[in-house]
Amino acid sequence: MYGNAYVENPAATNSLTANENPIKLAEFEARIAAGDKIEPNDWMPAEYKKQLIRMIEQHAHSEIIGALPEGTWITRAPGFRRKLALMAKVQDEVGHGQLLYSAAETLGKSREDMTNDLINGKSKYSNVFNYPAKTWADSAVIAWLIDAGAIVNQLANSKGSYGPYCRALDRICAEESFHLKYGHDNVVFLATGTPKQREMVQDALNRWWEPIMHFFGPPDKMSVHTEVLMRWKVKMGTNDDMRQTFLDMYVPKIWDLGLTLPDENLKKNDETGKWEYTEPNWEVFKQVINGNGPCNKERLAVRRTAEEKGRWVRNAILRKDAKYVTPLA
Ligand code: FAQ
Repeated sequence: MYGNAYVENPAATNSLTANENPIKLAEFEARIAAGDKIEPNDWMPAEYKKQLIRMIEQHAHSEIIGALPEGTWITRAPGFRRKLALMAKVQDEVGHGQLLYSAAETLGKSREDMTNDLINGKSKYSNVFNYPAKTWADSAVIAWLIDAGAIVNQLANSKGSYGPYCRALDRICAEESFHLKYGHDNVVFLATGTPKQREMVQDALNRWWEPIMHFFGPPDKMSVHTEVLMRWKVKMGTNDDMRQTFLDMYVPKIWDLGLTLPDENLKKNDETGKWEYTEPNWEVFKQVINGNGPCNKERLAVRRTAEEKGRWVRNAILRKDAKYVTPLA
């Protein structure tokens, strides 16, 4: 899928801009180099717009679908305080989806089209949300480490070039940092609890490690879009950069809790300053992001049902069906 499309040199990237007005393109790139934000009505290359729609839309879908694995634990959260915190977190994730859909809409794709592309399986969403949250410890690992991964990526990209996306990311990161603290607190509680609780959190960590390694995207040499996205400061680091930053920040914290990671080759090379690890299985990743993960069908079915059951509400709000319009409207 992505291996043979890897864009390795500027000449290849330039083919994506071959039809653009060279003067406008040069002005646009000068603005990007100067650190300007590009706003919706500004001139932009067609490829920039296309890439942004793809990436922001996938991100929005990930937040909405991402609410589902943890959402299954709301009714079973251990204790009222944790239930409240989890409900607030899940609600935040859905809110992030709304912010991101609004950012993508500024580029001309309607929310209806984005939703249809998601439920018809045309648009992707993050690999990690295709796995089940089997125990309460899974929800703790998601809230700590998936949110941590998301922050690494989004904090960097919030310094990027497209104004509406960056502003959405600023707000999202502020909330994600609460999620991370909530998740860390839950993991610490389990890791320092009874042998059974410790076993539960270790087991969850073992199951989530490979999906987390996949989360940052394929290795740079296999990435399709990184080069053009970095050229235009949509992505502010490569997939491998982000993965390294995450490993550097979180592996020591995981080990400090006395937990282990299911990769005996995982270690920091003091000479290069880089983490070395066993390459995760990218064939599994490819299957998962193309609709064949353990929960893909279930996730899309839930989203489809929500879409169908909520249609009358949207119609009423948008006044598409006079029957639902109240006298005050
Ligand atoms: N999952 O050429 P690249 C969150 C696809 S938010 C699925 O390297 P790119 C909050 C990629 O789309 C999580 N697909 O792609 C939360 C492309 O396929 P395409 C989401 C993936 O765009 C926490 C192909 O592989 N975050 O977690 C993934 O340069 C807890 C080739 O890849 C964002 O979306 C993947 N992991 O780099 C919510 C951040 N990786 O489209 C609830 C914004 C790659 O050609 C609970 N996105 N693919 O068919 C990005 O930073 C980038 O899009 C990457 C991928 C880094 C994800």
